Amino acid sequence: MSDTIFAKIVRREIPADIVYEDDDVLAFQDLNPQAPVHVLFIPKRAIATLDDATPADAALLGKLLLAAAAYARNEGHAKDGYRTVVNCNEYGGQTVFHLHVHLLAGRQMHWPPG
Ligand code: DGP
Repeated sequence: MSDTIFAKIVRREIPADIVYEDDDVLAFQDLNPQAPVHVLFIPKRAIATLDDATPADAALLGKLLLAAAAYARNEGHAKDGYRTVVNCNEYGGQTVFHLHVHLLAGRQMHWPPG
């Protein structure tokens, strides 16, 4: 497993604006927000990409999505709606190889996402 900027955030070696944490999940503000709300939900135990996830990771993946949904609900974004995104590898636009769920909210999203 290669080390990434997100692993350094988990270890508190570099700063991040952390908005949620539990035993398995860390969430923090994206450095380059693409919407008024742009939060990243990552597993503390690194998985490089969605393609590297296995059935043993099913509960952890579920926790990431549920943490994102709970955050959106608690922050009042569920009624208007929001988008969750997992980019995978080059064509998916992934740039940090520590699996993460983007939560985007606060504006109208468009489809297809380009
Ligand atoms: P992706 O392209 O799906 O791999 O998204 C990576 C996201 O991570 C991108 O939206 C920008 C964000 N990002 C990159 N480096 C940092 C960092 O050091 N801190 C924070 N908070 N976000 C970062």
